[in-house]
Order: sequence, then structure tokens, then C-alpha cells
Amino acid sequence: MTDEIEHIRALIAEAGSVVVLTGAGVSAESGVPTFRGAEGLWRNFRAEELATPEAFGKDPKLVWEWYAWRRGLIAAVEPNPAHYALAEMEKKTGRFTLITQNVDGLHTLAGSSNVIEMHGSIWQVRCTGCAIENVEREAFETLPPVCACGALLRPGVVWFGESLDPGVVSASFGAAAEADVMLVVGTSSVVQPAASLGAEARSAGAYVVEVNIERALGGSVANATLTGPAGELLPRLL
Ligand code: BV8
Ligand code: ZN
Repeated sequence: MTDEIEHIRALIAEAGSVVVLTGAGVSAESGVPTFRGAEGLWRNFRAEELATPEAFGKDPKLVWEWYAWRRGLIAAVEPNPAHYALAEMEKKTGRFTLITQNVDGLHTLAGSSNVIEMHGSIWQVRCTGCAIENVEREAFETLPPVCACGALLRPGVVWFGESLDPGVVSASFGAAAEADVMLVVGTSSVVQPAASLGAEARSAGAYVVEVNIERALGGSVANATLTGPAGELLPRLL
């Protein structure tokens, strides 16, 4: 695989614009459980059952207990070499756009500056009544947390069945369409519309590389697949 890594490293070095899409796999080596892996369960619930407006409407306390558990876990971990390698790559590349499906904020913590958080941030809370939005890093005393206006606060993330911010979608697809090289890192490429970004880049002529411990993107999208942990492979692309 070394000559393949060599080839991809050269493509990145001479690329005018590089786009990277990351998913939960890029934070796995920091100790953050992925969604679809075996450890992706919490009290036997799957993310798709809890990360929905319906679940929140039915049992806001349960949904907030899941988010409070994740916030506590993420607050205790560090970025890993995969996050740091992408922050380094951004510094060395002309035009670099990092699009993440993750809500953990670890890319920003590792020093990445141009980050598009497609699904929002677990550190953001929004009021369901007066729509006030704040970054809240402290653990909440009581769950579900309530706004000064009396309405329930919700996590500032995009749930299944909710639309993404239109500006985020056009910025992400616009960047993919202009990429010379696109890396798709640590995602099962199941969740839409993020999962279509690789195909968008490929059809616009980008060289698409999947970095994953198992193959998730089809050969019609990925020009190359680097199989292994992102924390080991990404530093070798610098
Ligand atoms: C939308 C934020 C328009 C919350 C998340 C039916 C009804 C309604 C909607 C739909 C439907 N059918 C399809 C849809 C669309 C739906 C969707 O895609 N569903 C899926 C399940 C089929 N999408 C939506 O609803 C989106 N909105 O489409 O709006 C609309 C409006 C109304 C009605 C219809 C459409 C909104 C989707 C956003 C959901 N929010 N997160 C939170 O996090 O709490 S998604 C959630 O999954 C996370 O963001 C996560 O990042 C994301 C994707 O998962 P992955 O990141 O890929 O993680 P996963 O565990 O799956 O995979 C990890 C990968 O890493 C694996 O491949 C593994 O091999 C690899 N890996 C592991 N370790 C490593 C590694 N790789 C490298 N190194 C390692 N060490
Ligand atoms: Zn309020």
C-alpha cells in the first residue's frame, strides 16, 4: 500500500483544492463510540431511535440523558492523530474544506479552522420556544434543561427527518464539485445528504480516496481505498 499512499500524498501536495468528509470513524481512536459499530449502542437504543424529533417529543428526558452521556464522554477525550493530520493538511493546502458529520467538535479542538459541521454541534443548545441558541459546555443540573422563557432546550444538532441548514448543504456540495482531491474518512456513507458528497466530487472529476477500516464507498465513487485506522493512515498523507 506504500506506493499507493505515496501516489495519493503527491496528488494532495499538487492539488489546488482538497475536500475532506469525515464521520464517526475519525473520532473512534479518541475513544468516541461510532454509531453503527458494536459499541454504538446506549442502553440498547440505536442512534436512529433517539436522534429524532419524535423521540424528543415523546421522552425529552431520555433523549437528553443520551446527549448528556455523550457530552460527558466527549469532554473527557482528546483529538487523535487523524484530527491533527487534517489540521496540518489544511495549513499546507491552498484551498481546503473539512466537512464533518460529527457533532463532537474535535476537529476544531485539533486546530482545523475551515470546518463545516453538517449536523451541528453537541455543545450547542437551542430553545424550542424562543429559539435562542447558546454554546453550553457545562453539564446540566436537571434534565431536560429548560430555557429562561420556560420552554425546553434541545441539542443544537440535526436529527433524522430534519433538514440541514441550506447554506451548509450548498457550501458542502459546492466544495465537493470543485475538489481536485476528496478524502472520505471514517464514515459508513449511509446518512444522506452527506453520503452523496463523494459521488458529487467524483462526477465533477475529483480523485476520491476512502480512508476506512472497512470498505464503505463503492468502486464507482472511490478511485482508491486506504484500508486501516485513520489515526495511522492520515499522518502518512502529509
Ligand atoms: C434530511 C446528528 C431532508 C445527531 C446525525 C426516511 C425518513 C426520513 C428521513 C430519511 C428516510 N430515509 C432516508 C432519510 C434521510 C435520512 C437518512 O439518511 N437516514 C439514514 C439512516 C438512511 N437523513 C436525514 O434525515 C437528514 N435530513 O435528509 O433532510 C429530509 C427532511 C425530512 C424528511 C426526509 C428528508 C438528517 C441526517 C442527520 C442525522 N443526524 N447526527 C447526533 O449525532 O446526535 S447522523 C449521525 O450518523 C452522525 O452525524 C454520524 O456521523 C452520522 C453518520 O454515521 P457515520 O459518521 O458514518 O458513523 P458510522 O458509525 O455509521 O460509521 C463509522 C465508520 O467509521 C464505519 O464505516 C467504520 O468502518 C469506520 N471506522 C471505525 N473506526 C475507524 C473507522 N475508519 C477509520 N479509522 C477508524 N479508526
Ligand atoms: Zn427560550
